Amino acid sequence: MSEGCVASSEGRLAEEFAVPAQVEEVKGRMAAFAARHAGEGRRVVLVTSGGTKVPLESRTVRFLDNFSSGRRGASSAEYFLGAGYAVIFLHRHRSLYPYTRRYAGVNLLDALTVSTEGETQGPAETQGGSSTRVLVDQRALPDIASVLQRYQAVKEGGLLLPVEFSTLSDYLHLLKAAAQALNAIGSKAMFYLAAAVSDFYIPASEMPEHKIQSSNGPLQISMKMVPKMLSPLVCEWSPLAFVISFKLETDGEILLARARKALDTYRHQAVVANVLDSRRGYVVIVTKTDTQELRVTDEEDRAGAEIEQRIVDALTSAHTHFITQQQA
Ligand code: PAZ
Repeated sequence: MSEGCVASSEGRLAEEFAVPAQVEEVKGRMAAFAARHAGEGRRVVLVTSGGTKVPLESRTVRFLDNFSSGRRGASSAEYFLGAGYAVIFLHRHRSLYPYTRRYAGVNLLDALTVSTEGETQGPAETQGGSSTRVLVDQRALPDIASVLQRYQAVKEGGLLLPVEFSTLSDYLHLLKAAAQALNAIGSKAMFYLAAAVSDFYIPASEMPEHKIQSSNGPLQISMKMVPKMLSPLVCEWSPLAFVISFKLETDGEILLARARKALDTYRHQAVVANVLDSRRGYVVIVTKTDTQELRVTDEEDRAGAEIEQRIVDALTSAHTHFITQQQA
């Protein structure tokens, strides 16, 4: 274990969190993806995104969830791809996804019309059969042609590896698998841990098997603390990587102190600190030596600017510096 590492609670992961069925196969795919891209001179970032689901019953009817939409992770993944990174996108099932995120909530059937033969002058169209074409209403799907082109280029280049999770257990095991898979590429790996991961859970041994009965009266639950995965990630699984965690608070007064405490505890490279209500327009990147505020004003927001572009720009430069230092 590296100097300065706190004792890891990794053992609890195996004992208390059910291992998802495909984890070894997914780990193999992540390792092959990282090796191929690093071999071609590309850096690889693991972006985590969305919230975790925490079951209250083992035959789960009810679960705890959180607010995270996955927008931060999905838009950041796009900017990393734009900056030349290959991206492993570890995301919550059905949370926002790179490229399609712009059209979440659009009813596709309202955005498309069927045209009969002869009416083929639509702005974008796809052959639907010998005598019908589907026309796209670009007001409903703005920029669809350029977004589709970028998405297809990423797909053809095999630059995006999506991996899904739903429950907290899935997330924890897949994060470990990803960290071990990326270890082989050393400092070329970045971890961008934007997912909103539950701090609390009910261990399998204490969880009722069947649906909790309301006839038993009001429900009282006691939850345990989720082991902090940042510690084994930084100390054991991927010790040479460039690691960024996120810190969310609702009280801006405690934000920076909490971010600095996380840096002191885990000794990774940076914390991106944000407050729930202002997270789209303001974040602070906290490192051991620096505090950098990033903003997107309302006017910039209306013009289409996104704070994730600024976060990714700052962190890709810092990653370059980090790699150079490691090589010196
Ligand atoms: O997913 P989203 O775009 O709605 O929100 C992003 C976020 C607030 C989950 C992310 O920026 C973040 O802070 N993640 C870490 C949360 C935490 O402290 O656990």
